[in-house]
Amino acid sequence: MALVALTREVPASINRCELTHIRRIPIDGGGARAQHAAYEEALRRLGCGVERIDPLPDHPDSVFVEDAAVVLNELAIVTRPGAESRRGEIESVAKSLARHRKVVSIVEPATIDGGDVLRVGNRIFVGCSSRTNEAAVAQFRALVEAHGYEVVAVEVRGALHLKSAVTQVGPSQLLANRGWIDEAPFAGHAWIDVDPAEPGAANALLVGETVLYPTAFPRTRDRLQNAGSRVVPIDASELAKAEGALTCCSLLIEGDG
Ligand code: CIR
Repeated sequence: MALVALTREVPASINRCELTHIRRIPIDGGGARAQHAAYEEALRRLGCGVERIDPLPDHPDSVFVEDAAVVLNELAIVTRPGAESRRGEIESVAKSLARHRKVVSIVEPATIDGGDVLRVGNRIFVGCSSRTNEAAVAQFRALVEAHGYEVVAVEVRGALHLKSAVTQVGPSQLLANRGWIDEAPFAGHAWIDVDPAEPGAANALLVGETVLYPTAFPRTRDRLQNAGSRVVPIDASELAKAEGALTCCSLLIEGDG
């Protein structure tokens, strides 16, 4: 299936990014840009057409395009990010998405980051986190249920986003740090648990049948490979200093390009 990946370049202001669970250490802008380019190249090798959204040099978190929208086959939902500093990112994302999908928007008082939204088949798990509130769950449900999706709220504790704690790595396989979520809503799925020494290791980007996975978590990578995953390692250490992971840096659009 043709895939388009929307990305955005690493902004010059990245050292002013939002941080919630980690302390600030300097990010090497050149290194971050090189890692981001390698990430885009890995997506191209997997058959994605990479389209860059207009740069936003003064928006420190604008490389993390995942948070600005959720793309489904039928429509795209533009978010209202939980951090006020990130609200200026959505207009340009909506403009790029409009070339591919009908676009609808989440509105006040709801706040939601795309990093809190995990679709598995026709079930969409929405994390209730410091960025995403219950009003957003209700609005999101109203926008997508006519298209056959079931929206399930999940409590997130101790992680920035739902997808910091759980991501999909196979047809029904979830990679997770189950200590950071209420696991009850996921009953019936098969778990691969992160290695206890690597609590932040649950964010993997599934592209087709391949898993893009950070080099920072070798023990959990062994677990993925032992479970049969085809893994492509990606060094994202500079972007991790901005509390960003691999899913955050793209919006994947299926059936396009
Ligand atoms: C933020 O706090 O919003 C950014 N520094 C990191 C966003 C990472 N996005 C994601 O996990 N989806």
